[in-house]
Amino acid sequence: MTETLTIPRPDDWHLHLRDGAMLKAVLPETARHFGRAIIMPNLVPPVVTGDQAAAYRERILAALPEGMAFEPLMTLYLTEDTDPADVAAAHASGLVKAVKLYPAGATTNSASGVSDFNKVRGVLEKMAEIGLPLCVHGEVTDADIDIFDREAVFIDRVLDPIRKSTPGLRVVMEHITTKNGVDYVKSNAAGLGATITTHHLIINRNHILVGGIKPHYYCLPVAKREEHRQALRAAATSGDARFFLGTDSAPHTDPNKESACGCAGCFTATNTMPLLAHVFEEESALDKLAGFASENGPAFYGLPVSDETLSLSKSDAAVDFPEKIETGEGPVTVFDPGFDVHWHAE
Ligand code: OTD
Ligand code: ZN
Ligand code: ZN
Repeated sequence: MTETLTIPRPDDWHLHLRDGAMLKAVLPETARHFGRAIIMPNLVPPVVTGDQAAAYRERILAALPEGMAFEPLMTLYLTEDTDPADVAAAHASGLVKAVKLYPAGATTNSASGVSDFNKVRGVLEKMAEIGLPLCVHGEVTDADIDIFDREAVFIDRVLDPIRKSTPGLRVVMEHITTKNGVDYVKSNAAGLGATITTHHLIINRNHILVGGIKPHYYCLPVAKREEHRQALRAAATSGDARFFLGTDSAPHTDPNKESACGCAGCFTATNTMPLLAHVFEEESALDKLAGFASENGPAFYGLPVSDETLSLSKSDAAVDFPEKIETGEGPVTVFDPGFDVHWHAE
């Protein structure tokens, strides 16, 4: 028996595509199912200026296989030296859809991020004025704050003060991992949204640590306790338009993950849509999947919902996904949910 669900073609509101050989290998994994994605700017060196974003966009389009359609939505990496006028020009030309705030040192390639938030005040005020959203990696980096508490502390110490001092600034809390993040979004009225990853709907911290360390489940922000995963599932499947999909699919080669100091990131581009269908079915919320993956994100960003569709079908037999994809830089392991998946996307 086959069950089918058709939704508007989804978008990924938080994606890492990298560059060079890795870009070429991972881009088709996203473009197969997704129409657009917000492209993270944490390259080495980061994408800081409008010119750099335009050049990166060209490299992405050049890496797209013949016959595939995909629209990269570019972002700028906010530094303490970012020029408000450059940001405004990149937005006015239609090139840039968001600016990304990384607290310095919070995650992969975030060394050029912000340490002194007073130094970016001018940029944030300009963004509020022109309606350009700020995407936020919401974790403090203080050595004395436990890694499992860094998101909750960031909300109180950094995010709430920034939002109060910059009225009108539209903010996306990226990849929320806690009930605190869910509650903060819900307690605020306008101009605040949050992305949720596929993997944070599936794993909690036990998956990383019980029965041996699982480097392919290690990402930042690190997965939290089960009660937080449950809060994320409730938010994603609630139909509340402030929550939308951002996979944070972040490829690293196996040698870089399976190491004494393994890189953070889960690579979920390949199987995200089938996994989401599985999760939403478990939550008796298949009717909410279109909102989460295809409608709420465009609404936040002021873009049209796709007029194309994606069909998901469920079969009795479990579906086989590739365990790894090959890239010019080495193999990248595809996220393994740890259960059989019966959904297939086309
Ligand atoms: N988290 N890995 C990466 C980025 C994200 O915080 C993030 O956005 C990465 O590898 O770029 C990760 O675990
Ligand atoms: Zn992040
Ligand atoms: Zn990310």
